[in-house]
Amino acid sequence: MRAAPFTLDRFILEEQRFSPGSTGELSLLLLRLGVAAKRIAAALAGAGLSQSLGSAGSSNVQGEEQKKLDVLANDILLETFDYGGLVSLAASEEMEEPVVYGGRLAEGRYAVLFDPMDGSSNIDVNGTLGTIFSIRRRRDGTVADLLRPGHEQVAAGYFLFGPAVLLVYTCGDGVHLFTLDPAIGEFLLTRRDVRMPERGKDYAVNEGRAHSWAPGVRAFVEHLKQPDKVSGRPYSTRYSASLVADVHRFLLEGGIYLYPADAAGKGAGKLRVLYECHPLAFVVEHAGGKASTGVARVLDVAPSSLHERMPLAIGSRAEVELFEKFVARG
Ligand code: AFP
Repeated sequence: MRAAPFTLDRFILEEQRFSPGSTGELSLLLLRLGVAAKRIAAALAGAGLSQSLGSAGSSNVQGEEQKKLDVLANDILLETFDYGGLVSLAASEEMEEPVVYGGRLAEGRYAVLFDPMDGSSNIDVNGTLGTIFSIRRRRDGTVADLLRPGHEQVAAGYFLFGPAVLLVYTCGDGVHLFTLDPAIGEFLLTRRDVRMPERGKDYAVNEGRAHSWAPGVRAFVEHLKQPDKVSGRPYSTRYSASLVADVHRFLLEGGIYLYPADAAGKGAGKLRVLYECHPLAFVVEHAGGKASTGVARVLDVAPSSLHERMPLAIGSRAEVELFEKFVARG
């Protein structure tokens, strides 16, 4: 008999057997996310043919232009959690307020946060995109449930829409990578327990914004560019305009992604704590990497509002620690 393919549902069912007391609800939620990602992938693949590229003519709560596909991906994810009673709250970068499922009687055990379409500037040029998700336990069913430190996440991960559609996630016990097999429409396990290299040779940052960085950040990036055979410098720049794509590269090959604070350290940077920084930090830490604001561990930060931003340095432990030293020196 041939070995059955290691599908996402098989993996989740087998893992669940090792979690005593598990109700299976988190497993169902992860499987539902897989279905949503297949729908988003289908929408992306057909977007150029179905006139769904371009602007939606609206902006999100941060005042950023929304693309039609930002809105569509957001709707797909909201529909996904709308039944089954698994989720009581869903919050997203694209919505000012969270959606409360089941009104005041909401009882789903989980709250879900997501960036439905990360790297939206890549949509119209057929570049790599991602969907980032974070799953938290429901506490009292209000927004306060979401304004908590990142280390309280129950699970987090992302879908990467590139030449292949990938799922990378962790429930806190290893980071696992799946690839969508388009022939059978299933995510298949491709790497169990991914470990991030201790150091890399690449960095990703939008250097067009260097004028607004603090001196320590500028000195760090300059340092990476100075040749030094022993420490493997100069590093190469790898910036894709999609955080998911860059972090995924570094998860597999090592390196550092930066989106520093602007206004010489006074601003908060661009990336959102809850939809981008917390979930990716959870994945990267569980793979042996590190995520820092420059002065604090990302997962220890509790935001005071839903759409708060923070500076982010994420990647291999060696580079992130070096970045922190440069920031401390100022
Ligand atoms: P969206 O989630 O709004 O598409 O933003 C993309 C992003 O947050 C991140 O994925 C990119 O690395 C970064 O912004 C790109 O920002 P710049 O255009 O300022 O380089």
